[in-house]
Amino acid sequence: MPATSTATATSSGGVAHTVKLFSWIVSLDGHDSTELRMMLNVPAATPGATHDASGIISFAPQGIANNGVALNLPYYVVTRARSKADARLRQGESGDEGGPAKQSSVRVDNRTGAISGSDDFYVWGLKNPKTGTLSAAYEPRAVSVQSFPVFATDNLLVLAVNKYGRFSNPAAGEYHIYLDVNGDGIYDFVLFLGDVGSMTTGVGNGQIATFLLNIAKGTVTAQLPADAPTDGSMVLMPVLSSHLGITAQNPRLSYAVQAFDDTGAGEAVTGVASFKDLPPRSRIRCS
Ligand SMILES: [Ca+2]
Ligand SMILES: [Ca+2]
Repeated sequence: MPATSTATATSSGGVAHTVKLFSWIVSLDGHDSTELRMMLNVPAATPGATHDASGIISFAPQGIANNGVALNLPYYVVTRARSKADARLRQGESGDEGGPAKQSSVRVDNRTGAISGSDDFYVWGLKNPKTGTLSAAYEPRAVSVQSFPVFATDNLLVLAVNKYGRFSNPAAGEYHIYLDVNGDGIYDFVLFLGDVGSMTTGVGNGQIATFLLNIAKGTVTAQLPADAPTDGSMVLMPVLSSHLGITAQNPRLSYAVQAFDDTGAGEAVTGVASFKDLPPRSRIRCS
């Protein structure tokens, strides 16, 4: 005589979700096994960023099945809805007499994204060949700069480092950006990413921020929290232009980058890039 149970699903926590069981009666003979299929549905608009959902699948015995002992199976899922923004450059037509292009445009879309996303534009400066010299999670693919005004006389410069792989937490690696702000070919500052705990108390806490070393003075000043989502491949390193001596009269800087992974392996990114601080920034939201 088969042991028969009635299956039910009960959500117990996390974001709103539904569970569909493809059968609600489960019967097993001796030495038998079976499979109960379920569909867990978490609407993309519900979780937004990373959130979890959990519950219990209960098997209530019918009659004396399984000696009257009920079974409970927990389920747990961590969801992460994301956008999938794409961008394509459309080169403009050439000017008269074969001169430089009149204008170009960028077409952005988010056709396959589950939630809204943003395209954030930077001035591309450095491209780094993939050599495996350090872990892919920390090996830069490209480095670029964005600028936008935060005060009437000051801009926020954001140096973006895009990597070949994804890290769990960027605080385990290091990026050193050498900056020449007066055009003499000699670096004046090093903007670097540091673990806030390690820099302030000597004990790492996994939170990252930017710090600025004045090479001539040998001083280090804290800048701002760095933006680097977990399991991401981007690190955004902010610094105030006034702290670099960048002004409307002195808007140019050049930079080079060194990167290190969580084992201490590192490399110098190929080349030196230049940037002219011309706000405002450009940002396009797509959904
Ligand atoms: Ca490389
Ligand atoms: Ca210099």
